[in-house]
Amino acid sequence: MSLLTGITSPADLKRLRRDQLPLLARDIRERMIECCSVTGGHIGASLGVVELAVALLYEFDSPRDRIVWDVGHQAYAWKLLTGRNDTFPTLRQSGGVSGFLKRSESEHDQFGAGHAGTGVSAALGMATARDLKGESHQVVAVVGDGALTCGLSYEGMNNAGHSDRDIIIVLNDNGMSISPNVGGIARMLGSIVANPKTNALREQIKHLTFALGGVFGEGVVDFAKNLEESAKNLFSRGMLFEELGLRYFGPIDGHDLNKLCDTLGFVRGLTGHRLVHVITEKGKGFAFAEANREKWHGLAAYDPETGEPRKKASGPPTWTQVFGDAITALAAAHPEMVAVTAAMPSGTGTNLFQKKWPDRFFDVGIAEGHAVTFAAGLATQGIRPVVAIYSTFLQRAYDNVIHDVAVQHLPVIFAMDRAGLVGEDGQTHMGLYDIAYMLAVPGMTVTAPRDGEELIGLLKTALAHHAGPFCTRYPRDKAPAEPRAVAEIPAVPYGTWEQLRSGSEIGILAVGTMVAPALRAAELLAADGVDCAVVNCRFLKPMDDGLLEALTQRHRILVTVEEGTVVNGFGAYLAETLQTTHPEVRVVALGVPDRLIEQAPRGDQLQAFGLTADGIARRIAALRHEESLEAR
Ligand SMILES: Cc1ncc(C[n+]2csc(CCOP(=O)(O)OP(=O)(O)O)c2C)c(N)n1
Repeated sequence: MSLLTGITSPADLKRLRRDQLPLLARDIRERMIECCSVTGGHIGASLGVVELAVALLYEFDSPRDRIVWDVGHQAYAWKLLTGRNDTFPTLRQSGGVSGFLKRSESEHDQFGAGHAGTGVSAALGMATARDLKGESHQVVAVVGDGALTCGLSYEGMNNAGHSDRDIIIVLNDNGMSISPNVGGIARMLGSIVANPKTNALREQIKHLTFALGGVFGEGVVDFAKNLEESAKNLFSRGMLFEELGLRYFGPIDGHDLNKLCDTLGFVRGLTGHRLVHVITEKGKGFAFAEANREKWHGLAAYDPETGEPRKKASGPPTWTQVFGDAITALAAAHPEMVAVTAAMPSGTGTNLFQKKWPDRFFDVGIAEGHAVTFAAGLATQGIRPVVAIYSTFLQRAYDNVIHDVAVQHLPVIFAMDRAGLVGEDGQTHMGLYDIAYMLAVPGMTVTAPRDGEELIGLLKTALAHHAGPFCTRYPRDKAPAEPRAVAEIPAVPYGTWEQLRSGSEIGILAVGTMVAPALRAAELLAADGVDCAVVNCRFLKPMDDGLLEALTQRHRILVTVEEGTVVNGFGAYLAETLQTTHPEVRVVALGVPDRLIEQAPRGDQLQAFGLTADGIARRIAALRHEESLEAR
């Protein structure tokens, strides 16, 4: 029988002998590989921290001790050991176990996340609350080396570093973000790992300092401390962590349970601000995942025997592919164009650009704010940056978008992938707010293509637009059709809409992904004798004033449809625009309601909010009925 089956809480785990823990780790890996082969998920990231999750629960006392996992995508072993083994097959499904940590799901999930870099700040907040309340538990933040490319992690460490607050940071260093980790910090961590002897020496000098203090007193201690400092700087390149005020322990093998338990147990007994550097391997224990760490960081359902995806890719390319191919092709005619990503080369399709134009590609790490200001700097010098960031992650950089780009009218192009309902990643990853937040930026051109060709056309328009920033958004989905070659597609005339169908009653103003269902809805309504116009509002800002004026002459009701929050979305913007000039026109906004959206397949989410042809037709039929009752 599997050891895992007998574990329903950390108390069960603590009853195991130390020598049973490796067997438990094996059971956990088997369970994760089996379940994720059906549900998909962040299997590679989670396989790497099986021993770490076991050791943390073995050595600490969760939930009394607060263990915070940064991002939370890697915490599947944590879930299996904290009462969610039975429900684990529902991972990422509607109503099932979340793919991230969630406070409402378990008392062991101390802090919900999904975006990287929040771990240290949240843990410091908890440690401060503990001290304010006179409590005495431990607080541990588990952060990846990728998360150390986030500025937020340093804000937390800086704040914690020279306080006397008891807090432990466990650095899970696998050398990887989703892709290989980038930047100076990654290089520094690499050099520590490559040179364990210098660490041993440093520790020896540290112990000597203590010993000398006991025998010879203060003066010699000062001398020894200087010696320790010099050795540190000489042998370990300044030891950033110690400079920040953290006591550094490591590096230790994150797959050696004995070492992990010994070290965590020892560090637990100390006080102050401590960092344990743990070396792990992404994908550990599953050959396919070890062989291609980037691909297996997180992926869809697969066959565990062959590693092949269960669903073969067929049909049109994804929006991401269309975008990646388009910028790669456009760069040939635009030597001033570069691509910027914040740790998501494959997710955003900028890896395609990177292959062809390596010198014009910049992965800045999980640093969205920096990515945007970096792009602003490039733009001041006549370079045209295309900044590709998921809608949800660009939320991190809102001040940079306004303060560094918009205020200075810099022509930075923003490509917001995963805009709209994102499916199984759930609440933390929803791309529902970009329309609202971008519309509010003065001078920002806001666009959304209806298909792959229009995305390419809009990118051409963006490159020809020098007067200020320009953004476009597209979903986590396949594009509706394979586009023609980039060269054959014209730029979309700036600020124009496209009337796709005329009608005498209601005007439907559709945005991006909603254009196709709006057209089908109009057909369904026509079959019921309701005659609707349909307009593709590919420019949300500026609007097509001429066409809008014509629509207001013909229609008393304009229905907007957008895949984004209805709060301050395109519908709200249109209503505000018309309220003084055309108070007789009623604007009805269809979109995603003002609430957190749970994980489910994207198709189900679209259906749940009526953002399908049927749904739109039903809402418009009801609206018409309502209006006719009022007219009586
Ligand atoms: C703010 C933000 N940007 C981008 C991402 C996408 N993302 C998810 S996991 C990940 C890599 C995290 O690397 P690391 O912290 O080292 O954890 P690992 O996956 O290696 O365990 C990235 C970039 C994110 N979650 N949050």
